[in-house]
Amino acid sequence: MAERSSFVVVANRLPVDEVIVDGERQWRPSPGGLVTALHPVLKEHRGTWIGWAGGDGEAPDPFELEGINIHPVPLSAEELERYYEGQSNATIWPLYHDAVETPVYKRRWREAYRIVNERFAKAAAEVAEEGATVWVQDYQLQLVPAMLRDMRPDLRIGFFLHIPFPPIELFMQMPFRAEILRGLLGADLVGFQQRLAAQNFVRLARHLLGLRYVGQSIQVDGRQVKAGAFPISIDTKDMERLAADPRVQARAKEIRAELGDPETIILGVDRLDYTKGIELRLKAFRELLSDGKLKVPDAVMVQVATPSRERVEHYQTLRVKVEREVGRINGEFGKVGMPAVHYLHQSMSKQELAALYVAADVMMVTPLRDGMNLVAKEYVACRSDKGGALVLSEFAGAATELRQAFLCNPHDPDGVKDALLRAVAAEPAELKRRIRVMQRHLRTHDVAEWARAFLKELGVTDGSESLEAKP
Ligand code: GDG
Repeated sequence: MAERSSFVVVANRLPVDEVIVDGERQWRPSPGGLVTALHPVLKEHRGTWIGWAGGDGEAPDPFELEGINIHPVPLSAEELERYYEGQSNATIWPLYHDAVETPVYKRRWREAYRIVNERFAKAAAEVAEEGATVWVQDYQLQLVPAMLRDMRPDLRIGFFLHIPFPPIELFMQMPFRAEILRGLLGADLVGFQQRLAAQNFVRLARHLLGLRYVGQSIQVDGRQVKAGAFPISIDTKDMERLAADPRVQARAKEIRAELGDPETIILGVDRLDYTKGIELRLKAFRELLSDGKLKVPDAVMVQVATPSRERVEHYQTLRVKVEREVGRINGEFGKVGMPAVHYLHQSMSKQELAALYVAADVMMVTPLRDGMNLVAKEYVACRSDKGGALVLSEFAGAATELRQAFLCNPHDPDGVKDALLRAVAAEPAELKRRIRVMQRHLRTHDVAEWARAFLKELGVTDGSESLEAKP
């Protein structure tokens, strides 16, 4: 029987990685913004995190790690394919991102999604104490709040969606749309990255289920469901500390030298995902080289594309397209030993990523649609007060906060080229001014503040408790 908790987080993935030490399986915490933000609350309440540990088949037994109860939920190989790669990543992900790729609808994926959501809900019902708080995360688990409320009406349930929530016209495509909406409405508070997303949700509840919005809440079966915007952020202090580390600074210099000490290093860092606008960014760079407005080796681009969802077809097609474009640019504009684009389809350490941020003169974040985009915030936090330019898509949630970025419409190639050129040409004093304003914002709006605001609205804390990120 698993230990019971008064605070439970339910997320698709557990915040742990498996490592084999001397032939034995061990777990170590996987670094990530969410776990950093939630660690203090989880620790204070001897909280439990429910999620999938990776791999298929039987789940490991629950265990404790750094004061948190870890409660693994199993997924079979078939469920991974249907619930995770299928319904989550080939149906919901594209639909919620403005259908920039065509969503695929399959009955058997929906069925698996239901079954897996029920398994997560049952696990939460088992470990939550009487009157506990359960915080469900993200698009893979949208049915969990209602399922859990049915099983345990005594619980306080929060839900946070990390990705955009689409307008009614798009959401209405989804075959089991009412079930998803009812699933989310099982929560007491549904949090989104953006105000517009929260508005989409409230409107949808009226349109699809005829639910009224009174006194800032949706009225559902005599209950009140709040919806609001809670823009997520990074552990700003930690990122600043990392960027200031002498080893990271030295590595940044080394990277510049390895790239041939160009005048301008343009950087992209993304999961290899079609929502991130990697192709359009490469195309903008190619056209500027072709127009003679940028020249190799004065300007070079580094694109880190972390492998992601490699078994999903959309992602396989994207990889081919991106790699073809990189090949084309290097073929046309590279020289021996001097490629125009340095393309890295690999995962890097956080230190190496920070060194790249420190080394880059221009950071390009050009998603077609993105809930927030933490890369943009990380770049800003890493710059100390050196300046550096952020080219940022208006379609990233981060654009609402980072107004001093060079904002662009990623659907307009000329607009992207123009923003990139303005960023390259900007005076150092202007860049410093822009970066400083954004850094100030991130110091007060970090990930701990995000968690504090959400939990305060949910009524868990009064907002005064320290949710400082652990050192
Ligand atoms: C979803 C939403 C929302 C990337 N490559 C490596 C690596 N990363 C890290 C980055 C950053 C994170 O992964 C990516 O976060 P993003 O926010 O950019 O994007 P998604 O993965 O799509 O996240 C998004 C987010 O949820 C949070 O709510 O902002 O809108 O789509 O932290 O640094 N980290 C390491 N090696 C890599 O190669 N260590």
